[in-house]
Amino acid sequence: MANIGLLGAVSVGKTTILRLFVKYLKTKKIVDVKGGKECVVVKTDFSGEAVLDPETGVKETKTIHPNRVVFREVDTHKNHTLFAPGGDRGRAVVRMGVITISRIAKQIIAVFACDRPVKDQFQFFRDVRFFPGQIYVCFNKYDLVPEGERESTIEKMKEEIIDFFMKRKISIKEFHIVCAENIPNMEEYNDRAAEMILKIATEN
Ligand SMILES: Nc1nc2c(ncn2[C@@H]2O[C@H](COP(=O)(O)OP(=O)(O)O)[C@@H](O)[C@H]2O)c(=O)[nH]1
Ligand SMILES: [Mg+2]
Repeated sequence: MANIGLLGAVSVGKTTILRLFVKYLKTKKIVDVKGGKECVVVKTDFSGEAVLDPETGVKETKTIHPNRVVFREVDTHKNHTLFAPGGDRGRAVVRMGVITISRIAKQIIAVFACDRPVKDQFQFFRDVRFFPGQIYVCFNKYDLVPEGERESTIEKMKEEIIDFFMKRKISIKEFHIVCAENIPNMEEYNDRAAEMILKIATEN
């Protein structure tokens, strides 16, 4: 049974990754990804998601309490829990969620958005005290990197991230490059987001 926490700065896509994964489970698309197998949703809780601007109709939401998804592997009957707290360090209640999840989760996925400098995204992690010795790193929003710059952008980000966590005696077990949003021609990277979570859940 895995307890996976997705941690990262505001708007890197933690909630979207969770929702995408739930969609893969519900549509059984999860069977067809690499390493795929049938899994069912046991429980989802996205009630901690506050809609920021209901009046303008802008679908922007912000995670106040940690979102949570429980799913089960059909063949082994193993349950796994995914947590995605908010990334807004300024709010005490959000910070509490981050602290709680960082202590509960045995597997941590540090989520970074590819369209913003990683340096700006490190501050979130400086505040997290409890980390396992090894973590997973996920690069999301890969679609937002111009096509000719994709490989070089990722390589540079990897170096900075390895360096940042090494100073905290944390090593990176795996890097995953994903796209959590429904974008034309990025289906492969949607699959990779689902593969990432399934792999981490089933190997732990
Ligand atoms: N283009 C693009 N947008 C994304 C991707 N993942 C998330 N988003 C968008 O980024 C915004 C923030 O995502 P959200 O999941 O709320 O981030 P969180 O604060 O980390 O939970 C939303 O408007 C998402 O639709 C992605 O892979 N590509
Ligand atoms: Mg969120």
